[in-house]
Amino acid sequence: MIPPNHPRYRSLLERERLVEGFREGYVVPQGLIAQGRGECFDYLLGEETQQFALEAITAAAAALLLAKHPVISVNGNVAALTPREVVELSEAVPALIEVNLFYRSREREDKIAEVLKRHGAKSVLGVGDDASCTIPELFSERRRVSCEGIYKADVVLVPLEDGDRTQALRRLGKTVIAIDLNPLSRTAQAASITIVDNITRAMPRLVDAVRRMKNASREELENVLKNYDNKRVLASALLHISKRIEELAKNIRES
Ligand code: PTJ
Repeated sequence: MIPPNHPRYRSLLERERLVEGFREGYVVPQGLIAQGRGECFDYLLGEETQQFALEAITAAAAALLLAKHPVISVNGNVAALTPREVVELSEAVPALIEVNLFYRSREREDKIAEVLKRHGAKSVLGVGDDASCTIPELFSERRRVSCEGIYKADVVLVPLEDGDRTQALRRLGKTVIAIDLNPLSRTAQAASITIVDNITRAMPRLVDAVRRMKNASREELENVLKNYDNKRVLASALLHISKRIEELAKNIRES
């Protein structure tokens, strides 16, 4: 039991959720390592949603609302950390939900679909034979996708992704929205819109942004995207980390 006044309460709770997912068999051990890598960047970012992430969230909401065929891709870590928000987002947009795994197994697909359904999902693509289309030039198990989902999608939200697939999806002409705490990851660099934030903070904000912008005109949404520059957003994230480290060093020197 983690005491709520523990200074790292939130972060420890997230770890517990992943460990629980691991024990239930739908989070892979590599997912625990990925979370640790993310935590390190979250520490450097200040463990708060920053302005550059809010800007990317607004652009992501606009892209999802403008999409003809938007899909939310879910892996083990996403199912453990934000299952409710995935379902809320899929209803608010509306968008399809697809299980897509790097370390694919039928058992994990079933378990992740079950977690999502427990949180209200009516339908989950990408399970078993449904993942019968292939993304060309991709060699991980992520290449197998649903013909009705990611294969057909024009906009794909890929929280916690690996770089190869982001690049492959971009080559197919899709708009890729990534959520990644590491602004230097290949995913962050290759995505069309990169939300540099923890998915546990970014997903609820993305749901709110979609609900808030739902009645905006097409022209307004298109303007949001026209004025969005992912390179500038990634550069802001790096400058934020660098400034923060300088301030922390100054505080230590003067303490
Ligand atoms: O469930 P599977 O089989 O699809 O596998 C999922 C993992 C996450 C193991 C797989 O996609 C993987 O190996 O991912 P990577 O290449 O380790 O990339 C994960 C990225 O997510 C890294 O850049 C981390 O910094 C970032 N990350 C980790 N935890 C979070 C995060 N970003 C946002 N929020 C987090 N909580």
